[in-house]
Amino acid sequence: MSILIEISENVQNGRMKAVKELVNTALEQNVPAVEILNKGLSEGMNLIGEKFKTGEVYVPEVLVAARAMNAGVQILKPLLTEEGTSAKGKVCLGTVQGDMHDIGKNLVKMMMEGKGLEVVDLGTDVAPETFVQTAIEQNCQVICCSALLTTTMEAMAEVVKQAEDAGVRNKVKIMVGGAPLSAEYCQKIGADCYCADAASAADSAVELCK
Ligand code: B1M
Repeated sequence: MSILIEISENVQNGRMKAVKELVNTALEQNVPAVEILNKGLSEGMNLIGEKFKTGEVYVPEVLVAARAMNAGVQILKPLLTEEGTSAKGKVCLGTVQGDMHDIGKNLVKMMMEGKGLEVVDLGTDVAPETFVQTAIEQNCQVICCSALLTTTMEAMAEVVKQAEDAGVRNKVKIMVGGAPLSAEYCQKIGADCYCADAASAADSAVELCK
């Protein structure tokens, strides 16, 4: 069995210790860190998501899978980040109001920091005004909003509106992402940029900060 499949399976089973060991073994075998992340750890999380959807597993299983995935991500973190780079810009990032999902948001943060951006992490369940006030008070060039629920992604339109109302819409870019988002939705609400994954979010944020 490929080591990436083994990592994925152990993430799904929530076996944190095995995931850590397998990630270290994969690195010893010179498997690129980004491949371990995408084809092993994230793949495992996606598959558990499918099982969650069909009712094969419940919230506790999803949480132990997330914990196992994060343990693997922590090992990869130094390899996915560019050490010693000076700040290329400043962004604030959070999961929108009503939404507690933070695994993807944390990956976006890690990749952005890896590209040398300073990231103000607002956490989860972030009110639209908090995004806007933070951008104003901390001079962030980009507001980054993550959402995993179709019901909460609508809060992103409110972030755009509140930035307009505060008179800062021409000074701050707004990036949106998360599984239910799309380029069409981004355009519809008047945000500036949609990214499908953490790596492209980091690249785009660097561009938007220029
Ligand atoms: Co939830 N959940 N969940 N959940 N959960 C989903 C999202 C769901 C699709 C599952 C399903 O039914 N198949 C479904 C949403 C359905 C919908 O809205 N259409 C769902 C639901 C319904 C719920 C609850 C309502 C369940 C309930 O209680 N009945 C509840 C809501 C709680 C709340 O938020 N208010 C809930 C709870 C939970 C847990 C707490 C158990 C747990 C969250 C743990 C945590 O985050 N700390 C959880 C999880 C883990 C999931 C699934 C299984 C996995 C999500 C995940 O972490 N994926 C998910 C099913 C699925 O997605 N397959 C599901 C891995 C992660 C790396 O991917 O977050 O997509 P993702 O991030 C990617 C990209 O999207 C992108 O980059 C990342 C990496 O490349 N990205 C950005 C993300 N943010 C970005 C921002 C950007 C750019 C890119 O720019 C700013």
